Amino acid sequence: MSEPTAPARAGDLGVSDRQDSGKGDRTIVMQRNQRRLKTILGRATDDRLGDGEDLRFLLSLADEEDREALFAAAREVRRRHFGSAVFLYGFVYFSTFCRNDCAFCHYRRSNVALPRYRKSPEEILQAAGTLAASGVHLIDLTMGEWPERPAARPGQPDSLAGLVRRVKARCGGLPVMVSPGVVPDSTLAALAAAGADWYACYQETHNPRRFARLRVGQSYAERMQKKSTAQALGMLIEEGILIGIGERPADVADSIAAMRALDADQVRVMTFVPQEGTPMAASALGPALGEAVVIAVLRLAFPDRLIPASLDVGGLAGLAERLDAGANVVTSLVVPGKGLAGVAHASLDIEEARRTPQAIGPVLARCGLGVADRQAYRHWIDRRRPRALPQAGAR
Ligand code: SAM
Ligand code: MD0
Ligand code: SF4
Repeated sequence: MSEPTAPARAGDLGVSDRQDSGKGDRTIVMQRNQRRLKTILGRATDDRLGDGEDLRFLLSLADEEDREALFAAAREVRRRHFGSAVFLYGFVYFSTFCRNDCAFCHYRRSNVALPRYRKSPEEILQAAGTLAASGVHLIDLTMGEWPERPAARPGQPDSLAGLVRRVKARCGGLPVMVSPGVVPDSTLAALAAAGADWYACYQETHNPRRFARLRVGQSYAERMQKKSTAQALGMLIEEGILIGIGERPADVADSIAAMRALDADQVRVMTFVPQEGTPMAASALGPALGEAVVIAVLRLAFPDRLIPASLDVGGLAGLAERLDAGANVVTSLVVPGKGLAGVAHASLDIEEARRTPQAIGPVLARCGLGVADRQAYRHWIDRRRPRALPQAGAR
């Protein structure tokens, strides 16, 4: 007989709705679930976590002790693959104009209450330079989705590819990630040729029906395809999901399977932050899976990949729990005093200089972690850049 699926806690699941269960039954189920947790975590620490059932089981853990066991396993897997070294990503959200109308996003085009900005090339280069000097391992150039019209406006940043070249030159060749949304293949090719190391593009969900409700009017297939195209061009890719939107463990398990199939190099989860003036401002979304639990399961499912602890959702106060769950990259470090925004939280901790390498140092130390040296990051991305095309080899 198969074991009960998707228990809410390894200790007592499957019991509450059973009228006829006696104390004996309860003990048996508890013991069976404890054994199952132990077996799954044992397999996971050998980098052999299964799909489907195992994932759903772990994603459903509700008991504090069970979760602690999950986090401990995730930390052990991270330690084996990365030691105590953490990578830092500087974030430059350089243009908040967007043609899309994502239901969850503050920057959706229908949100007219929003003051938008587009930073000049010099402002972008300065912010990137400041980040580089502060010790980050990568610069993430992010924008609302907006068609490129390079010559259309004086003062508009040059083409995205031109910007990547200039940022790399200004930052001593530091790796660069681009997060421009869905762009033409010709732009992706230009970005790869300009030396962009990463293309980040989050599907949010791998259920096309849910996608249609979140990324209104956008093509699920096209967004997936862009990631494969970027891979084929020699770029590393980041895939990600949004939680707190009424998902079930099975939805997240499906996303993990899709991210495995994609062979993403970096995988992230972010908890939805409701945004005033958007359709999801006050949605009754149902219970969220905890972000820490999803991070830990991602770590077990992707032992040797990069997994962010984003400062964009919970700020500095939320960093330790994400690191303790097995994340190994701190993202969304933002330079204060430049009028630069975050995404999920437009301003949280930015002007207070709490999203800086300096501010996160003590948190890393308390978590038994430290900042990796730059060579280690470069080494990691060079090893992961397998689909090496001539241009990738020439970097
Ligand atoms: N415009 C580009 C795009 O959408 O791909 C680049 C921006 S991308 C960094 C924005 C990502 O931030 C989304 O894919 C989503 O995962 C996350 N995000 C946006 N709004 C959010 C919110 N309210 N709460 C949590 N995450 C959010
Ligand atoms: C972050 N605010 O890392 C950034 C952003 C885009 N590549 C990343 C969502 O959380
Ligand atoms: Fe635009 Fe990106 Fe926000 Fe969607 S998530 S509205 S594409 S900025």
